[in-house]
Amino acid sequence: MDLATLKEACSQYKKPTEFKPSYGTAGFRADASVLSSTVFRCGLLMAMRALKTGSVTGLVVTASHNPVEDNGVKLVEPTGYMLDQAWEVWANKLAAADDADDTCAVIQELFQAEDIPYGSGTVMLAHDTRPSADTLVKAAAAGVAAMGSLPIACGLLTTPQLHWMVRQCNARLKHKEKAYFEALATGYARLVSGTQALGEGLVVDCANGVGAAKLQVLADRLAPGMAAELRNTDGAEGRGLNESCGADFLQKERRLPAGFHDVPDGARCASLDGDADRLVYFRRHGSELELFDGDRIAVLAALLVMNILKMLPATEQQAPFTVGIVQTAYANGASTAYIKERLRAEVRLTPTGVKHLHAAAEEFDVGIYFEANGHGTVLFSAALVQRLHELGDESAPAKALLALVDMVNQAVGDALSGVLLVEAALRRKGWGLDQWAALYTDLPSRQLKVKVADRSVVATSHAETRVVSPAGLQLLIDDAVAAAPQGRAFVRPSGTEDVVRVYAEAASRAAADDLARAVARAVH
Ligand code: 16G
Ligand code: ZN
Repeated sequence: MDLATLKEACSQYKKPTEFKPSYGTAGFRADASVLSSTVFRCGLLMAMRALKTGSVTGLVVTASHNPVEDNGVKLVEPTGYMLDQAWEVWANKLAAADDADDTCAVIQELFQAEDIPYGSGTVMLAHDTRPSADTLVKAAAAGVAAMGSLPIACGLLTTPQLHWMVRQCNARLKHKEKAYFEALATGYARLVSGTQALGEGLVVDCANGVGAAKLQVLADRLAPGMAAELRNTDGAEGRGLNESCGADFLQKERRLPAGFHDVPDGARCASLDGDADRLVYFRRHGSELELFDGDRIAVLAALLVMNILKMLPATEQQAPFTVGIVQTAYANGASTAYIKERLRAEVRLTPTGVKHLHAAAEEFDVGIYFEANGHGTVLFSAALVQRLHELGDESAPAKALLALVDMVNQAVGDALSGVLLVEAALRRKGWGLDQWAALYTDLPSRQLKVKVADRSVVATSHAETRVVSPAGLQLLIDDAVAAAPQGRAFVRPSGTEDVVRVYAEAASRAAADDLARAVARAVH
């Protein structure tokens, strides 16, 4: 690293004075026009993270389900997970630096504080379909290069694809995009071999994002094993991205996505978000939407895994492998009750944000985590995977679980591998959506957002289920909850928008609405 060159490069990427970037729940996000300096500095940061860990790191230019004018970055650890939380502080410091001198000062501080060795690292870069991608990927690459490290441009990918590739690369395993499709497709084929294809095909809302092209490759690879009709697949120049479609739209608006009013009533449909790391299923009843959200996917995944685990030889049942389902407070109470009472599995509650759920899921042999909004995956412990290899080809359940390990993205929630997970689970049970829906009935719920002058005045504890400040607010919420049949409610400051979010559920639609409104009034 040459200081003069570094400083010169930093001076090319000035932060707009008014812009105050902040690392939110999953990285930086803002209007694309102000982001060049932030993305450049994330390039610097991930090069330093590569030096610190002696491994390859990654960076994805995407703003997920946000409007097309926005963009952002998601930062990838050598394990394929999200950036180490301790480094979020450095991400913020670097992004906030005013000029080249400040930026270089933060870099020096970071080198010292973290005792980073000098040298040259490697950072893999990818982007989604937004028109601002080109400029911003160049900025990221310039940041990596300014540190004397090597940027590898991996091109257009879903966020989970890049997470997967970084993870595989560091494990010295095949890590090209081709290997990703191979792993998913062969895992699926092994998992469903000997089962009947589901009666009708799947119709997928691709949010006009990067998932469209990638899911097409996967579906072609699986044909005729999986019939999928893809819709909302435009995406050229970011056209129509997340506009009245996509997993986030469905989950928040509870409406059918654009282009789905003519699918046959009751047909099995799925929806991805703009960077294909979220997945929900749904079906149409007239103009109404019936949503199969992340909670319901988690329950189906738990059923699949637990059924196979039970088929393992008796010797494996003596000290059974642990299974845990990780949820946030947004999980519908009916799903939590089903998991605890019917599946008799452990439920762990964490704050919102994949990094929290992921960390909790790692504590189990099989950790299943999904946010209600559809982001999640299934993690398998190294000990379990090793045992499955020992049981080897003799054991059909061990083979099925190993197929799952290959098919389900072990780095991060992945809508593409999620589709295969749901399809495989349904096929192995011979189920349609009716049986899946019948497992439990969601309690009616309502979400509201309250605009406040400063969302940070609301602080929470107990995985966001209790308010600790402002004083007195929790008492008001408790009163409102007590008045609602089967009521439950909480508030939390959003990590991605300038609002306080309200969640309420209760025995009836009207009671849930009333409760949400009462809690929102208490926040005002
Ligand atoms: C981000 C998070 C998502 C979370 C959402 C909450 C990741 C990869 N994504 O999209 O998990 O549900 O933020 O947004 O962690 P909020 O804080 O605005 O409610
Ligand atoms: Zn996303």
